Amino acid sequence: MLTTRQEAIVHKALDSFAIEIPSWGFANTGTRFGKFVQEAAATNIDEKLSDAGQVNRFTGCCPSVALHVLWDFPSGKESIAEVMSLAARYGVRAGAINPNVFQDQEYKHGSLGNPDPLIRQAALAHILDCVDIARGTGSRDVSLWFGDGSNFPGTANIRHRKQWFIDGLKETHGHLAPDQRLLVEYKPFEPAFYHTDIADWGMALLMARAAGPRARVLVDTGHHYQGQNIEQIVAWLLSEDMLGGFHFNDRRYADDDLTIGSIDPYQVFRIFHEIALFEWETGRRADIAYMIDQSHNLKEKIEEMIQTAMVAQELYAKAALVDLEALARFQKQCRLIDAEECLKDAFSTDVRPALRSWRSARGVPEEPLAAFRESGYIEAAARERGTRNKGSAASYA
Ligand code: RM4
Ligand code: MN
Ligand code: MN
Repeated sequence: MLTTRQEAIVHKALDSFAIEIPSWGFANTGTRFGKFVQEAAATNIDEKLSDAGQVNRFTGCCPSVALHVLWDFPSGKESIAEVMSLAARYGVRAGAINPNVFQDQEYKHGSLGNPDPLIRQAALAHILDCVDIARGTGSRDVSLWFGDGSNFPGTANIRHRKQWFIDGLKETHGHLAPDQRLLVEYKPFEPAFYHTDIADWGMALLMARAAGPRARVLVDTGHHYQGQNIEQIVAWLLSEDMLGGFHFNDRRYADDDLTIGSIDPYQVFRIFHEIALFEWETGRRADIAYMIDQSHNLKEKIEEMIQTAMVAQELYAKAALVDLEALARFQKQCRLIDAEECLKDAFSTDVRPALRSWRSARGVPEEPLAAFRESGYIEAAARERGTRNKGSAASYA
């Protein structure tokens, strides 16, 4: 049983916690081996925002949606007004804007790191357009992920590519409005398998620093080597004032994009704990964009996103329950077991009753998943979208 004090701590934590969901989590996607089509999946930006609106309506903690420019703004800047009015209709707002310089044929050998200056220019022009789009949608963050890299030793000049990236990021930063930020994401593998141009947090940090004062690092939890200590990276970035945001997802092997907390909930808790500790010690709120980067081809998409939001809230609430004063004392006195137990006590606390009471106090259903299922939204979406989705089945063979 939670004490009244613990319940109040959880409520306060949840009041300050929102998590952004990705538009690409609502469309039919697959693996490189094939695609299993869901009849109710979203087929355009209207339906993606409508689905995202459902997640926010039933959880009350997902007010914004990350958007991918090529997928969600079919006419580029001309689409801004339509996206804005759809978002308003469905009760959400545009979140981080994601350029796409990894999909078009010209990017076969890279974008900002391409040896061909014309292709580097084309990539930069698209990214600058995205900064304008972000300004148009009132989005603070432009979120950059690059597929750039090489597949075989000796095939690319790593230092030249690094410099081309720095040049491109500096120009992009120069284009930002004063209240906008640039988030630099790293990933050590895929689609390039020998080297990627921004492979880890150290490289992303150097790139962000070189870009300018409003660039920060984006940590995608799936983009690390096995066994890497992600919460230490978080603590270091916090101490350098360079942590801009997260793409949360769980992984068992590589960039698996599994539901947050499904494989290792303690990992997510430890990340939230480092943030809570930083905020408690410094007395200031860490300015972090919490985002989900998951896309599922087997679980029902809206239900999965609701499940995701609930797990994120639960782990965030548990981290808020760590007795930080006691922990600081135990750390100082090197009372190892006491310090460790302090974390584990909070992690093992069942916060679900406090989540339910928070929901009813905030006017959202106590059981978001069950309430969403009862609404009949999925069945209606399947009827309406079914035929269009059937046509999208693809084989990669
Ligand atoms: C990447 C990375 C990016 C996401 C793309 C689609 O692996 O996580 O954040 O935008 O996938
Ligand atoms: Mn990501
Ligand atoms: Mn990824």
